[in-house]
Amino acid sequence: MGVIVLILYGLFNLQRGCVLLRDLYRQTKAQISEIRAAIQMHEVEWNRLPIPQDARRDQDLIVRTRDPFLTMLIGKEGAPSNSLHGLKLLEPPPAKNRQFGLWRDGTERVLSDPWGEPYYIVLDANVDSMVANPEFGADQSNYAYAAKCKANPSPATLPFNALIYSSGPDRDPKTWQDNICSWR
Ligand SMILES: [Ca+2]
Ligand SMILES: [Ca+2]
Repeated sequence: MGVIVLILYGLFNLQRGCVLLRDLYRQTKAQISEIRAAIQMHEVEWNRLPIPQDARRDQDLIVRTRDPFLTMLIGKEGAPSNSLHGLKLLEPPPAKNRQFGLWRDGTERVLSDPWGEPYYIVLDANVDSMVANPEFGADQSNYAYAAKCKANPSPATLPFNALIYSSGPDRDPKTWQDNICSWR
């Protein structure tokens, strides 16, 4: 009897874990959409992508959702909200335990995914309307992921001016089976 209860309890917890993970994926996808919308709004408002003035323009730019990049989306601290520098294109919630929201790391503000990692962003800094696909040539040691890639290979470039992705529950950007992406 005790064994059956334990098994049932284990199954219940497993199912609960799957539901929680599915919810987190959905919420992460929603946050990625908000970041994407903020980047597009920046382009409309300022007529350029949120790229630091001193960044190279002969190649695309990879940034994380932390300052100084983040300021261009969430507004400069202390600047009036009706001024251009105070413009809040993105208003993320405060993080809990440095996860899923905004927190302060020394002098920098950071926007983390539910697993505590800032998002990765690729920006079309050289303005050719495409970016290299960070997933191209990805590690295939995960069997299920390798099978998925075989059926639907990743192209080398993507026709977007911005890509956003989370490194997923394993917090490793190089393992793509759990990464959550704006383009797929
Ligand atoms: Ca480009
Ligand atoms: Ca990963």
